[in-house]
Amino acid sequence: MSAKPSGAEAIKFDSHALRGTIAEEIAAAEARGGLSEGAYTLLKFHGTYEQFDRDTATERKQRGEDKDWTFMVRVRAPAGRLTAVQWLALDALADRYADGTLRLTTRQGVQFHGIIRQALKPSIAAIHESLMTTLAACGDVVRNVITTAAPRADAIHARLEAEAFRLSSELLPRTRAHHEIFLDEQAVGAPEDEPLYGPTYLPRKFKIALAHPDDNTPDVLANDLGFVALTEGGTLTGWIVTVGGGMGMTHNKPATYPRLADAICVIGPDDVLEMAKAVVRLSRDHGDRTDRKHARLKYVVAERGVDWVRDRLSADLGRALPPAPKLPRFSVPDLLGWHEQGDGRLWLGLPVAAGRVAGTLRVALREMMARFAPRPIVTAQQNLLLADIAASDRTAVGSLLRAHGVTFAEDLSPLARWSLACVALPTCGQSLAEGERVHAPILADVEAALSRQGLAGERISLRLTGCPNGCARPYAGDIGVVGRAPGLYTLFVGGDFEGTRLSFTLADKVPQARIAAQLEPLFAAWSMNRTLGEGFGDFCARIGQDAARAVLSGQAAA
Ligand code: SRM
Ligand code: SF4
Repeated sequence: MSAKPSGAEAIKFDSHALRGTIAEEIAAAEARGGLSEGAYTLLKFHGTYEQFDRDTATERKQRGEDKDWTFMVRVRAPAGRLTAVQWLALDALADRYADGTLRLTTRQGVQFHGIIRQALKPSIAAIHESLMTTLAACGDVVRNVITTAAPRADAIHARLEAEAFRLSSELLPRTRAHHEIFLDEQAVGAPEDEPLYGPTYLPRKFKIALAHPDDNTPDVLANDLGFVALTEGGTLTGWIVTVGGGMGMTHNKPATYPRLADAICVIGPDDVLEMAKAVVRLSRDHGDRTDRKHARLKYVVAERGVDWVRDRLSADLGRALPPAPKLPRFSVPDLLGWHEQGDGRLWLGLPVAAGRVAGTLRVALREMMARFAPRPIVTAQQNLLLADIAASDRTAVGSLLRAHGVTFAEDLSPLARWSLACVALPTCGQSLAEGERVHAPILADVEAALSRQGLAGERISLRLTGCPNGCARPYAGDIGVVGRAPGLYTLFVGGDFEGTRLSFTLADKVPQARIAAQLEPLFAAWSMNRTLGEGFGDFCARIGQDAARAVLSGQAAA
C-alpha cells in the first residue's frame, strides 16, 4: 500500500469546496467531450456522472468520431419519499432533458440518463425548483439515507422516516458551490468550511440506512452505518448501531470483499444524529485515503475490530457506549400490492422491472399522479409505492392502471417480484456484462427451471449486476448473478432473504444462457432435501459451498 494520498484526495483538497473547474467546463461551447479528471470527480458530489454510450463507442471510434457523451443525474429522495407534484416534475424532465425514462434505484433514488452537456445545468436547476436536490447523491459524502418505504401510520414508521430526513439534511455538505454552479447564486468570499467533512471530505462514499427488525427491506447491514430500531409495545426504546457494511469487490482481488455491518453499541432514541456524525468522523479520520479500493469504512472495521470502533466512538462522544446485544431476527415484508396504512387510507405497491419507468407505465403513473395525487415512495427494491390513496378510490385506481396494461405484483412470479437488477450497459462505465437489459431473459430461464422442479411459487430473491461493485446488493440475497466479462457471470448463493448472511461463490464464468441450467440441480436438491419452510439461500448455506458445488457438477446429491 502506498502512503501517498490517491489522486482524488488532491482534487478534493484543491477544489475550493467542490467548485474546481466545473462551471467553466460545463459552459464550454462544444456540445460533447470528456471532462477533465478534476471536473469529472467533483461533479459526482453534485449528483452527476459523465458517461458515454458504450453500445456505439467502438463503431464511432472506427468512423473517427468522438464517443456519445451524456450525463447521468441522480436525485436524492430521503427514505424514497416524493410528492405527486415532484413526480410530475421529474416525469416532465425525463422528456425535456433525458432519454424519456426515469430509473428508480436500489437506494430509493431516481436517476436520469442521456442528459447532454447543455442540459445539465437546467435539469439540475429544475430538480432544485421542485424542492429536490442532486447534491451529495454521489461522491465521497453521506449519500441518500434510506429506510423502509412502508407508509405505515404508526409512531415507529413516522420516526424512521423523520430520522432519514433529518440525517439527510443535517449531513449535507455546507458548501454553496452547488448553488453557485447550477443555480446562479452569487459567490461571496472564501470557500466555506466543512465543519463535519473537512477540506477533503470523506475517503469514500458513505451510506446510512435505518430499519426495523420486522422490515429490513433497506438491507441495513449492507450500509456503512445502520440504525436498527428497538421497540417495546409500539414505542421506540433505542437503536442498535451497526457499522462497516458494503458490497463492492473486484473479481480475483481477495483484498476487496463484500461485508455485512457489525452491531457496535446501543444508543437512546434521540441519539441518532449525534452518533451518525461520530461515525462519519471515524470514517473521515481512519479511512484509507491512499487506495480508493480500500477506503470504505468496512475495511477499518474488519481490520481494527468492533471493540476498537466502539472505543473510538466512545472517546469521540465523551461517554461510555453499551455494547450491542445480538441483532434481533430480521424479516422482509412484501410491500407490493394493496395494503392498509392504518389511518384509513391505502397504499398500492407496484413492481417496476429493474426500476425502469418507461412507456405505458410512465404514462399511467403520470395520469395517476395528476388525478389521484398519491404519495409516491421509491423502495430499495426499485419498486414504487403509491401511498395515501382513499379507500373509495381503490377501484378507480386499479381500473386506470389496468387500462394502461400496468403489471401488478400478482401478475408476477415471486422470483420476478423480488428480483433486482442494476443499470449496467449501455451507460455504466464499470459494467463488465449486461445487467438491466438481460434481467427479463434471465428471470424467464430461472422461472422455467423452478417450475420444472415444482418450485414456481417459492419466494426467492435473485439480484443481478453487471460487475462486482454490487449495486443491486447481489451478495446479500438468495442468488447473486454478477457480471464477469461480456456474456459471462459469477453465481453466488447461500445469502439469506433477510439480508443477514453473505453468499458464497457457486460457479464462475457462467454463460448467460447457462445460468438457469447451472442452478437447476441445486433447486432439485433444495426441493428434495429442504427442512420445513427452508429458503433457497438457507438451504445452500446449510449444505455449504463444497456440497453445493458438488451438486452442480453432479458429483453428489445434497
Ligand atoms: Fe452503485 C458505482 C449505479 C447502488 C456500489 N453505481 C456506480 C456507478 C455510479 C458507476 C460508476 O462508478 O461509474 C453506477 C451508475 C450506473 C448508471 O449508468 O446509472 C451505479 N448504484 C447504482 C444504482 C443506480 C444501481 C441501480 O440499478 O439501482 C444505485 C443508485 C443508488 C442511489 O440512488 O444512490 C446504486 N451501488 C449501489 C449499492 C446498493 C446500496 O447502496 O444499497 C451498492 C452496494 C453497497 C455499497 O456501496 O457497498 C453500490 N456503486 C457501488 C460501487 C462499489 C463501491 C465499493 O465500495 O467498492 C461502485 C464503484 C465505485 O464506487 O467505485 C458503484
Ligand atoms: Fe455499474 Fe457495476 Fe453498479 Fe451495475 S453493479 S450499475 S455494472 S457499477
